[in-house]
Amino acid sequence: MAEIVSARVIITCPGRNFVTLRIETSDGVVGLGDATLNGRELAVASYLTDHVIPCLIGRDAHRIEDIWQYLYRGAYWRRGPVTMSSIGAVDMALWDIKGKVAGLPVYQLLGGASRDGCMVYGHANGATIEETIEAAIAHVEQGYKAVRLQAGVPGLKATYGVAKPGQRYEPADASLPTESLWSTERYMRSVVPLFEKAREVLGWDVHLLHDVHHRLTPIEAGRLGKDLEPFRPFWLEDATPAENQAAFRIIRQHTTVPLAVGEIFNTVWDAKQLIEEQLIDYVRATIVHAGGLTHVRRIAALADLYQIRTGCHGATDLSPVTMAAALHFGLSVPNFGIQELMPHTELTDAVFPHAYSYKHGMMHPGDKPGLGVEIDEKLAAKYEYKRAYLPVARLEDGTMFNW
Ligand code: KDG
Ligand code: MG
Repeated sequence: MAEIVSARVIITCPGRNFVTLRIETSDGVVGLGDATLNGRELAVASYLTDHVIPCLIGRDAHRIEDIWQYLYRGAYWRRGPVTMSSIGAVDMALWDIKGKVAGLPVYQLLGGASRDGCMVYGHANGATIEETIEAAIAHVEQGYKAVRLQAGVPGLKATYGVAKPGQRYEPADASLPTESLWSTERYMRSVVPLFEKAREVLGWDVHLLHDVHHRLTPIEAGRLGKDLEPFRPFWLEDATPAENQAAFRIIRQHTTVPLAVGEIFNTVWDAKQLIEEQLIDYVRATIVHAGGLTHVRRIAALADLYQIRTGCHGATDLSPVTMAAALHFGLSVPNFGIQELMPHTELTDAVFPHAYSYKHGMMHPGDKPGLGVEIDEKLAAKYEYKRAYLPVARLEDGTMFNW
């Protein structure tokens, strides 16, 4: 028995907000879990502090599955991003503790390495096609085998996924949501020339990805997929909102472009029909937002039955603790596909020293016992929480539009 004697939430903002759960056992072993939910951080912090932590004290930290079931089945109010991020944080912290007690990196507890490393994709973005291609070339020069391409849409002032001039890309960019304009027609016209140019300049030995950010209808997504087929994208991500999983049937009827979805999924129920009907090729559920390693492994196991591979979300609003957990998962899971990598700032890396590393387009979680991430609490305390939101989008006539 490794009794949980204390647990607390640490909130820090080294350039952006992160919420971290720290659990300690009677033997003085500490486990960390990421609980960051972009733009809704304090809701998860309160859920943990006010409702979950009191139930953890006195429990055996080694009973990961039982604690997961207790928090999921026992809550009455199942699922949802706040609940599942809280459960995800507890789950990560408990795997971290188990690894430290065993003296093994978490991927060894998950069955050991199934591969030498996890292929990652980087983000190449720019205001114009030329700028995006330049960024993609820089990624290829750094050894990336896969690059996501996003370019500004001509005629729209700002495009989500594209950094502001001279700034590092950070999606949550204001203390109240900024409003951006969206035009499907202008966007649809801009993507094919981007991929055409990319293949012309970069050739065919690099995987190219694209994120639609849920902005198309299924039939529009089908058309975009068909138009992109000659350029052989690795995937088209979040082509349409996925609350209605059956909508992906329409996309599938029109294109063979591989489809990825799931960064906002919380449980296997969000993906059940998509997986069972083989409507997607990559499932992007995140370790933090989908209930931790325990649950994302379950999603991957179902996906594996249908030849669907993983492609975990890895944006900068997930802390290094989630990145580490995703790499332990990715190294061990049989149906790994790819892992997203948006490198954190140096300051974030200083607050969260970690064992994972990048080399030649691949990442490895490292061999430190547990997840291999620490938190420098002194440094973290210097950066207070700052409310920050993602932008919202409206159509050119003022209609509120999809994320
Ligand atoms: O919190 C939202 C961001 O993580 C998200 O917009 C980034 O779409 C994204 C991606 O694929 O990384
Ligand atoms: Mg995305």
